[in-house]
Amino acid sequence: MKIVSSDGHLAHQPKGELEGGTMVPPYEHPGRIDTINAELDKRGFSDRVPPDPVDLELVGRVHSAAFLDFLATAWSRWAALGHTGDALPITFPARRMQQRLPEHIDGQLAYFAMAIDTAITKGSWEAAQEAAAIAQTAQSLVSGGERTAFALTRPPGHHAARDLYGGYCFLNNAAIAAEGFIRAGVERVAIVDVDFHHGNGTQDIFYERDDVFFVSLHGDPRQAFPHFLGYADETGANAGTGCNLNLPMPPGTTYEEWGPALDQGLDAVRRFGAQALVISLGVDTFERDPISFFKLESDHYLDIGDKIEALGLPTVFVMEGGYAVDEIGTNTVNVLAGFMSGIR
Ligand code: Q9C
Ligand code: ZN
Repeated sequence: MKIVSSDGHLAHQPKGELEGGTMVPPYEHPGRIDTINAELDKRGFSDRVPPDPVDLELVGRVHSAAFLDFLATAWSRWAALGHTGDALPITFPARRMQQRLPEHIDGQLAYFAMAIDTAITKGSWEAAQEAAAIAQTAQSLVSGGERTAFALTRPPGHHAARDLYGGYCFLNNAAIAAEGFIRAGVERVAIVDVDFHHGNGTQDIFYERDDVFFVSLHGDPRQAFPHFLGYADETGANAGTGCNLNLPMPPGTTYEEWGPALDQGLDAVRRFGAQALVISLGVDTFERDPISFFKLESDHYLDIGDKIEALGLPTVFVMEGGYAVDEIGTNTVNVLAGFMSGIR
């Protein structure tokens, strides 16, 4: 299995994250990638590939031009005001307020953010583009005949919508991989999002399309971030009607319930007739994840990989969340190893 990775993510190291009314060290940090890399090395996943340069034409099929322009200029416009901290929004365009793009950077941060957990730093845009490049390179390898590839992306992507960032995400790496398959001529692509959180950005990007089927297994939005999308009755719209499947689950969910939900999602992918598969691979479903409430155990990730392989599809794994840093390597590589164990 090809592993696409680089050090480009190091450019994104926010100083802190607001939690419980104080700034704490960010949950989403480079140490996550270090642990995954160490485990990949330890278990013989040594076929490393560096990313191709970012393909902004492809990124522009997923995100709006105004949003990309904002991301490219946000830090310099923030720093020009003399601020020394990372860029964060203060307000939001809430109900009954104008949804017009303001000119001031404070207004633009508010317009494009869906959460204040995602600080923009000097290097955030560079790191986000590198992650997109990693996802696109993995897709390109699979389009070129590889059965599978792992995109070791950071920052993650599945909360980023066409014109929204947040949830630690800037560019939607999984959506970029899926769009890469479509651009390469694949007619039907499925994205299965196994991160603990609902993939609101991915759902939003493909919600009205019938060429990309989206399945997400996640904490019920009544209890879990991002709180405002991910209900079971969101099934797609217009041409995309029936092409979105949300499987929300309550606090304390174990593999006894989660495993059958994955089977249900994978069955829907089979019925859709997908020809290529993108997995939004978050391992924040783990029992000791510090910000999540599912109870999966390390061995379960082997079974998840095995079930995914049984679809028999060309598959790109794209890294998303996972914040139990001591075990993120074991759990992530278990999914990959479970997948590889099924290939004869
Ligand atoms: N203090 C991903 O897993 N913040 N994003 C939760 C924690 C948002 C997670 C509050 C979590 C976003 C890719
Ligand atoms: Zn997550």
